[in-house]
Amino acid sequence: MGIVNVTPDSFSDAGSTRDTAAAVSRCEQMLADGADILDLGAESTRPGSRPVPLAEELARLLPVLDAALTLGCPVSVDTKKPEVMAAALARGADIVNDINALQAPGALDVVAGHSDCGVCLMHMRGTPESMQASPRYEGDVVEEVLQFLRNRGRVLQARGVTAERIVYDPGIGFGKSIEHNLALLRRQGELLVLNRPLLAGWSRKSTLGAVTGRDVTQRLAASVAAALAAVQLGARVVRVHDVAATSDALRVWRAAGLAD
Ligand code: HH2
Repeated sequence: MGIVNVTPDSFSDAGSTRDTAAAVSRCEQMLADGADILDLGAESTRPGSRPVPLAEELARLLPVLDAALTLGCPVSVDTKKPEVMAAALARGADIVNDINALQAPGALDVVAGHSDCGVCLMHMRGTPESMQASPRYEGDVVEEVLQFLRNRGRVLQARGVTAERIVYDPGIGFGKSIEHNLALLRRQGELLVLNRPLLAGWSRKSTLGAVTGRDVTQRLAASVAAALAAVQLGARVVRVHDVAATSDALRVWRAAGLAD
């Protein structure tokens, strides 16, 4: 899954898609580099980020979405807002990727009201504005993430969203310390009991900076390593900025029979 941020303030690629044409050529390049899904986001959720007004998010997203939908690949929309989900699905988006796991009022209605869109449910503790202010868990982080995702999956299914439409994501960096994130990688296999594909989003994240001492612009090798580890441990989707490098690494993994 290639990340296309149409934002002026994302944590690693802010402003890199300054206009629709730049965003669309990013999409095309990612597909040429081996992406299977494009994930378009028009609101940064980096730690400390501020919510973007609805009209602004729509104005950033929709022109790029319309163009991406002509490229012949599944298109995911990364948003917390039900109005954005509804607008994107009405235009033909395939997947709703919600870091808030459809907990905003009305979000579940939008997805349940659609006959077949996919949905990614992610775990987050707190909100992007404050989530990295000393994140703590009462018990075991992996167990808490598992219970949360299982519960959200049940809520969706009770509203008629079939299990086949859902993928789950532990939410690396969303209200988690370095140790929490590393435990979620080491013990990612425990989430496979959810019996649905897992999505892992490690690309350029600060835990990789903490481990390597590298600035956000220098985390390519660390990101590829984390993506491979996630795949090896059962992730079926990796959400990445650097598609060419990640897909080369995955090709080697596949050639050796280590991933399918
Ligand atoms: N991470 C980010 C945004 N959306 N969605 C899912 N499902 N999983 C993730 O790990 C995830 C996500 C943050 O990364 P990025 O989009 O590069 O940054 P920003 O939110 O600053 O635009």
